[in-house]
Amino acid sequence: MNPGAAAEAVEIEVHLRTDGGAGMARDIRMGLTAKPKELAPKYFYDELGSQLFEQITELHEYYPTRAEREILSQRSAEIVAAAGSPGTLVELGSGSAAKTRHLLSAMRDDGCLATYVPVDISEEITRQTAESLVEEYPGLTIRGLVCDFEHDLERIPNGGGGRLVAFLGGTIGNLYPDARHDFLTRLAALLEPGDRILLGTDLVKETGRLEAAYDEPGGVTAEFNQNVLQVLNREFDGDFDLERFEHVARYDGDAARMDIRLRSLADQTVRLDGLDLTVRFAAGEEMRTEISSKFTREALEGVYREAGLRPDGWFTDAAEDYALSLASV
Ligand code: AVJ
Repeated sequence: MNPGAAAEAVEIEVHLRTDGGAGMARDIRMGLTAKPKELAPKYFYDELGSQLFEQITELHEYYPTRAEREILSQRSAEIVAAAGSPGTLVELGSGSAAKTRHLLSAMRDDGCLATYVPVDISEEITRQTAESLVEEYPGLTIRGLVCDFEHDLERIPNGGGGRLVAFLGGTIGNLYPDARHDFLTRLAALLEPGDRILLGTDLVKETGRLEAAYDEPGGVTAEFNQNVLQVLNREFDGDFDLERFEHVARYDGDAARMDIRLRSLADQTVRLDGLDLTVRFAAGEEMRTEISSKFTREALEGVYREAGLRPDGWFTDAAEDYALSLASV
């Protein structure tokens, strides 16, 4: 054996732009001086925010994670077959790849599995996950990409043998229609004939269940939402008092989305020294921190078609709370 002849099983490319937080500062200043005020949901996820989100996924009221896991654990073989037995699984926002193993195992059992391309913002998690996966799936090649895939989508390698590009977790629900359209259009431009997208989306359902999933009595979601103020305090030397903002989660049926906000409990002034910015909140004023869109099959198929994609498969959990759908060019 010539060890030099064997290609490395794991290669990780890192493309993190280090702007020293300038982009975030610009974003936050814009959001806090806009009318109405608004913060982007990506700022939820510092270490505590990520932990709180993990807790949310285990809440009785928060069904999406369980529903998606049910679909993947029961229908991955069908999904892989419907996707044309791809050689490559690309996963956007792969994280610890907990759910991915169902797809990888189905691809292995199908005999098509060759390459996994995790795409994630965290280099540490991507490396750890890659090291575990090459042991769990002998022969698997991993070509990881550490980047912000909203910007660096175009870096995804094209692979022979067909690709399945998975975007799980319902994260697409965070995007406004324009951003969602742009994202899917760019994704569509990357697909070659025979490639598929696999998208996780939460589905429209009774308002009571939706609102309970985003405002449960235990208050973890409220804490998750309020934590974004702590992120700003730390990043920009701010003095937000988390106790003076309450969590609000309403379903907007016209826009088919959860509308998640922080409501100021008093007239108050907040100072962010790091931005040299003073912000006034009126009592009762609401600042949006997240939208989480819900879909019907018809609506999602419309979204696909507008982006130049063809709906190509629909898989739900037994309760039809959540869908994984396939689309191709
Ligand atoms: C991670 C965006 C899918 O929208 O359901 C959960 C985030 N926010 N509870 C969602 C979230 C409040 C979640 N996503």
